[in-house]
Amino acid sequence: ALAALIFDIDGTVSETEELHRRAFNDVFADVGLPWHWDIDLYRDLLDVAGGKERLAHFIATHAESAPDVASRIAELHAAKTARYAALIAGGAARLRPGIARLMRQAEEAGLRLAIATTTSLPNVEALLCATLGPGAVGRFAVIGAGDMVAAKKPAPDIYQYVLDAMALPPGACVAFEDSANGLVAARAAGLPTLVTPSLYTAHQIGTGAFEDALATVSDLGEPDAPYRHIAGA
Ligand code: XBP
Ligand code: MG
Repeated sequence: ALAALIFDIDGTVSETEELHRRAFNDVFADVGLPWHWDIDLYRDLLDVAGGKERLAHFIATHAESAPDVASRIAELHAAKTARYAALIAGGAARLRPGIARLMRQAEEAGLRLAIATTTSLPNVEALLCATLGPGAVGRFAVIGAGDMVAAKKPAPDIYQYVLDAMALPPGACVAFEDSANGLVAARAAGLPTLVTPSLYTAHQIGTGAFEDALATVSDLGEPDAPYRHIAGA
């Protein structure tokens, strides 16, 4: 029987990637680095999951101009996390359609809620608090985030961590994802997965990236704005 719902955060629970991008760019400007990640570049960079890993990849591939910067990834990323948390606390994020309703209805039906994300724990807590209220973190049986596992999505590790912590088999859960990387991670952990493509993953529709999903839908829908099936996703 179904026992738990496991949610990705970025792109699935909320369209947060524009805020991550803005936080990175604000930090680059603050510390005087001559970089600005525009939407097209950031879409490509999102193939590398994890902010620190993304920064390391960018430095390795683009950053001839800033020789000592590779040693400062942790410092830059900490500043980015602080900037992101401030944006979220300022009310910059909304939940995607249907998320609040589904979480509430799942709890009412006796299901557990969990999170499996690549982003850092403080970012998850800030988002849940700002969108679902101060008690929101306590509604989740497990929050698997960031560096709690060695290998980030598309590796299954974070989903495996969450399943182990709940002592549930994957067949007793459904995962919610927005991206190809996320779907690969969830499926590799054996999870049935529903995909709701987001601003930064819409280009993956029609590439076969979501073939392995239970279904691909526009969003989780609200009574006044029902979701749409995305055929051939
Ligand atoms: C989200 C990510 C994250 C965020 C940045 O992937 O890749 O890296 O962009 O978060 P997913 P941090 O939705 O698949 O979890 O900077 O905190 O790593
Ligand atoms: Mg995501």
